[in-house]
Amino acid sequence: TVTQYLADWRPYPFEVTQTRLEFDLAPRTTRVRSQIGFRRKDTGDLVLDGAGLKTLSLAIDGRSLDLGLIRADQEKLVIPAADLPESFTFEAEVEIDPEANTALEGLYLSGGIFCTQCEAEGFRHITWYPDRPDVMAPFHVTIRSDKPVLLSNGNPMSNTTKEAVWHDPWPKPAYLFALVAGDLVAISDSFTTMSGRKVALNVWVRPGDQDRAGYAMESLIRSMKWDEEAYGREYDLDVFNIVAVDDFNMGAMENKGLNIFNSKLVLASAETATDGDYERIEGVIGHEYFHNWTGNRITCRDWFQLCLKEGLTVFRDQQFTSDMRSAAVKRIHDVQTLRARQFREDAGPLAHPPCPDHYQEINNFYTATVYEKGAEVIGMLKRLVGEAGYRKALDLYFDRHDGQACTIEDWITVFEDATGRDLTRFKRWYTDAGTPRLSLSEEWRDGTLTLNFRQETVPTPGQPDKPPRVIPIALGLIGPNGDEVLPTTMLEMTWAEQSFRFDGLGARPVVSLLRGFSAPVTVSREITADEQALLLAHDTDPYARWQAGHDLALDALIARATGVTDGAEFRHAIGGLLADAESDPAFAALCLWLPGEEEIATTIATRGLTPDPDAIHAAREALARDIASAHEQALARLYDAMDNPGPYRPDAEGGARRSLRLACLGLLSRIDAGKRAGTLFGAASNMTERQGALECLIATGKDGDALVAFAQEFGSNRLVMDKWFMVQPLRTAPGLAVARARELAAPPDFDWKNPNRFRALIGGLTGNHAAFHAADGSGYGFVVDWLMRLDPVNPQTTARMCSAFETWTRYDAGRQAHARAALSRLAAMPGLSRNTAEMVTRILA
Ligand code: BAL
Ligand code: ZN
Repeated sequence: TVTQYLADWRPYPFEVTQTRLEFDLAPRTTRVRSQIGFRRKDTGDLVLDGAGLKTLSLAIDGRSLDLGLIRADQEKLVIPAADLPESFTFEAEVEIDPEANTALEGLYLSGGIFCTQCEAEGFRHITWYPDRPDVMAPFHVTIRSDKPVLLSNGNPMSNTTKEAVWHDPWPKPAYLFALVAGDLVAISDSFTTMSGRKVALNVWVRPGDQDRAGYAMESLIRSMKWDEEAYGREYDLDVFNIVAVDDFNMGAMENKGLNIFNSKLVLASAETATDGDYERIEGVIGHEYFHNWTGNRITCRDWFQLCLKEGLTVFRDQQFTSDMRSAAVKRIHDVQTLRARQFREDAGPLAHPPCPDHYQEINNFYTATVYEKGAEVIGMLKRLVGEAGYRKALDLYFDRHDGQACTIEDWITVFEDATGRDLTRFKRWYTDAGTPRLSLSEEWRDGTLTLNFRQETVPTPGQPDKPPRVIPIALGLIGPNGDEVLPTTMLEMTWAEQSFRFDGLGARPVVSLLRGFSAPVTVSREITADEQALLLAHDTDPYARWQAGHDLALDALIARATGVTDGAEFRHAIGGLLADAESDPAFAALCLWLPGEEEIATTIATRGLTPDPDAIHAAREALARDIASAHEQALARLYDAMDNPGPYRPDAEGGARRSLRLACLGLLSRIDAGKRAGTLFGAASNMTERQGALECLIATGKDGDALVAFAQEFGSNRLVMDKWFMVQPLRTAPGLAVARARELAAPPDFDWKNPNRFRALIGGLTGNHAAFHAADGSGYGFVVDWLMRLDPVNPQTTARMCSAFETWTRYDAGRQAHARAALSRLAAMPGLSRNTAEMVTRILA
């Protein structure tokens, strides 16, 4: 296996002036003819990428080339410089087999629809090409097929029966190429841009799915408007097409003018989608649309810079969701996701910086670190330079780099030039892996509070030394009576140890630390349960307030899991919260959802102890039962009060009420034997409550009838049945969950080649902490059996799911032995894909 290094990057010696493609589509034998105009820029051979192609002919300016120039083992075609004029046209005719393409990279079939996925290196499965992001060209595409709808990037030139021609005037790399041909119907609308151009908008779905595509269209229109208002960015083609397909390795893809989506991120109705689904649809439609400027107009020079487009575009979609919904709730959700996925990644064998400097398989780097941490780094930049500095820097970025393939270096330089700041040290956030641990100790004397901070980052694979980072620390001070005595203040930590002093204080305040989660760090500080309760009651910063309650809950859970105290403070604090819950249902719901078992395990491991999954599960169940018993009346009252009469609306207000209602239900079902959940399951008119009730019924073991009814009602709806396959292994009591997953995986219903279905069942089990980490190794064994089955069919999805094992070394010796045996079995499988081999090797290292 070849490792790619950032240090080896060299400019491509040719410019591509124009790319013309002709497709004659057929499931088993699609013909692709290409004509690519090249102009020399530098010395060197012409090297093109191609994988799995049946090459029929090659030519330069009409002169045939010897097929012996193909180095099939390296997936390259090398034409010596001596045989090439300054400018020339390269032509190729190849044959490919979309039906056999189960890896879903390149051109493939999803339920009879021809579609493509080219990021990162899928285009080489379509034809010979310089398949690298810094080679950009206008594309002219002709599609011939019997399918009624034929789409590609750019603007339509002509469209007759059986042939469509598309032209994309904006130079783009091959990874943004897309083609769709299928029996599709559109819901259509239009958007008039800020300069008055009318853009035709279509969301294409299978016939019969139109009535579930409306929310995607509304989200698209909101995204287009938001990007004009927030960033001054206007859309640049006559048409914007979105297509939903059922078989897709990722969530969605930002191909120029033709976004292709996993259908789960397009289709929604009250009966079939939850509030969470609606929010994700809006966010991902926004994300892919925002890529038009941050990704497409300005792209990445090489794949080591992936975070340039992904970090920024995630940051933009987070801002969008904050503006469309509740900024406080969005921030807390984002912190929860970051901790659950990225901190976990950073703490284990797969740790890598947002800007890695080597990889074997780039598809393994579409990670929480590149995406979510990449976004956090931009959030810190914005905090450091301020709102106006950020706006100025972004304007400069778009002005200076439009039409280019750029680097993180270019991005940082823009901020330096726009604001005059030296960001040399700040860059470490991009190049260094690991989550810094920020420790705080306090001194109080004569009205002066001194805060002594220390930062430390433990070594990560390949990076033993961790110099200090620039850490923006936002904090406030809360007096003993609950009044804020210091509003949010930004401290900038640049050294390993640094102190800050606050004078003239009357009484000793409590520090509200890391407001808004101002930096992606873990915090270690001495704080009493009473002080946490004070912050939970009075902090003015919603994130810090939630964090105080969350820490209180975590402490209670860890104490129980390790057999110390009973978490009375948290139970007590919940009483105060419930009394005031109706004034802010979203916040109350966030506090009532207890920290998950995975997070408890992570926190225990961070404290240097060995987590016991069974004890953690038992402690969490016991605390939930205690809270339910202690506050039964208040919870029941709230549960009734949060009923949502009237038609379902997928907005933040309705979602907040449903979320609180389900949080109450989750606690109450621990003591009412699933009575309320059973009633709600039968009565609910929306999927949010339906699924929430079903999950409670499964957890209490009272699910038999409900599961049958659910399958009867939704048996023909693939997306809803994915939920059915996911919630069972996820919510079943840990001791029974592996057996249940085994039953569900039996033929014929488990359509495991569909990535959504595979992720639902196998991901459902890996999400059930105590079941996946069963002491007898049955969870590990079951998951590895399925990874071995999927790998030859779909390496990308297999490799991504290996990350379930990234925490294996933090458990006891018995579990470690089972995990190692399972992983070694996978590593030793003959013909293991490059994707999975890289992941398993790193995890076992
Ligand atoms: N570029 C891959 C899918 C996404 O991040 O939008
Ligand atoms: Zn993206």
